Amino acid sequence: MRISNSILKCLKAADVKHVFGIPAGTVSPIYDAMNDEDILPIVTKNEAGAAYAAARYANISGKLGVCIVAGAVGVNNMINGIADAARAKAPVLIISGYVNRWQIGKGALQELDTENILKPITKYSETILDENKVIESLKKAITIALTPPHGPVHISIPLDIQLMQFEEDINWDFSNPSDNIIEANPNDIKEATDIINNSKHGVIMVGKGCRRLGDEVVELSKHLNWPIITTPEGKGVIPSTYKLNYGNFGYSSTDAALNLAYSEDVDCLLILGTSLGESATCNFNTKLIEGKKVIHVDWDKKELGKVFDEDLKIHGDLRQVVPELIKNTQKSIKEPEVRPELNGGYVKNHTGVSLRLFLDRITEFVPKNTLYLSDLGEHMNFVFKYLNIPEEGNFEVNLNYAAMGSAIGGAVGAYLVEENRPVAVFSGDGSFFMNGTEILTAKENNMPIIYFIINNSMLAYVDHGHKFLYGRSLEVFKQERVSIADMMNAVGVKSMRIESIEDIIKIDDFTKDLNGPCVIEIITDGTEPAPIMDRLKSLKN
Ligand SMILES: Cc1ncc(C[n+]2csc(CCOP(=O)(O)OP(=O)(O)O)c2C)c(N)n1
Ligand SMILES: [Mg+2]
Repeated sequence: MRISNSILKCLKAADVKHVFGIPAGTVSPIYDAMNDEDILPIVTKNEAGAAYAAARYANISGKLGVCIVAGAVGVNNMINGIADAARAKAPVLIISGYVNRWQIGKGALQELDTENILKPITKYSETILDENKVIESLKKAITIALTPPHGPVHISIPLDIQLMQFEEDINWDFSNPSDNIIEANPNDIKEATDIINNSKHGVIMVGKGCRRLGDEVVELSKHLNWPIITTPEGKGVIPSTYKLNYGNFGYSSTDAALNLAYSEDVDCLLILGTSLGESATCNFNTKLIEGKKVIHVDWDKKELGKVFDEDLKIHGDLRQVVPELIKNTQKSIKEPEVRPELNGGYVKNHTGVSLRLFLDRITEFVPKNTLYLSDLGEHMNFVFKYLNIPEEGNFEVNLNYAAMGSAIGGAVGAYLVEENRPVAVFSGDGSFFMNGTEILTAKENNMPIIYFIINNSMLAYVDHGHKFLYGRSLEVFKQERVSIADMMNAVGVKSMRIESIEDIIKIDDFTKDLNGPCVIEIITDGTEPAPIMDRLKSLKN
């Protein structure tokens, strides 16, 4: 058996079912081995798309996402996606090919020191020069990626090593390191219990670290009768239908969440699983914590005390801490307060299709259990404020890194997490022109992903940002209006246009029985005022 086959056997043992990437000479033995091993290659259009797919797959599932790509050219195309995985703490393994060992230093095609290029944006990066160390290093890298806090890892393997024989069996008794619970210090649980029991009006702030723990957090919220606000990255963890969920707080807060978080009545803030980044804190605004006792729980020690000096910093796993808090704190006997409307009423103060109204209604026309992803751009701010996620739905975004186009490729990975779960993406025309070819990856793999492309024929975030910051803009921030629906129809992707809000009712029929992706192009003119002021103010001195 070749080392290449043993690499794939090792991945299989680690519960890997598919790999993302683009084949190339220096990884050809590994791609060739896919003829023999039961691992599905998903060939993307750009290696960045592979990294975004792996990162979203890893984030949503908590499992390892894997990319196999050429060294040098392939890895360098992926830099944005790897950095995205790093900021998203996504357990992603990148295997890249390297030139033959005897070629090193002689000027071989595509020789480049990717090990060191990737060091600052991975938890581990190694070039394996000893054929006896491949499997050992691979296992080590996988274990590091999946050990909390998760993150990307990279190994580079010379071509000649991939082709060598490996005689040992791969009997790896793999166990996911993130199944081990990091237990919080019992004294911290006791102190948290005391603080909570002595608080009159507490609020729970829910970040992305609460993914897959939505039910437990809702139980805690009901037990304490404490309302919830979710960070932009934590959107979707708690359904919008839960009556104590006040919605998005941070950039593009709902009106209800903003009023609640800044209310003088609130005396305790329980922060669960967020890094308290710029977007979750409205640019590190201390107003969020003023006058409150603050408890922060995270399994990543580095996040505690990094932004605010919280009164109690609990290093621990939410899977243990949340049930402990339910068990130890007093159950509230008060009637829950009635949640105000999440946002004030719609006022037409623009021309063109209202994105707000579109988002208000879209969940009626796609399946309730849809997993939504959002891209980066002005449209995203509407999504944070106005998209309400149903009980069965979910949401995913990487706003901490904020790379345009990341959701288009990311959706390909997100789709593979759960069989038959509908996936829908919100993206902009700028992001489409950057990474839209990954819609073809979805097509080639028969993935019925719905791509909503909000076409305002401009880089609206930039145009509006410049107008706010400098009182003027540049004409080149606008794009000639191109029909994205026509473009996509021409390559065999079923596409339609929404030119007035009434067209929304056509979506239900249009998306029935899809056997591949579809594009729904929403024609807007960018005049609707977007909830972007928090971000724009952060760019002012
Ligand atoms: C890779 C990358 N390049 C540049 C930016 C800066 N940027 C943020 S939003 C934006 C414009 C996005 O345009 P579009 O996708 O059309 O969305 P819109 O803002 O119009 O809704 C740009 C250039 C970025 N976030 N990511
Ligand atoms: Mg645009």
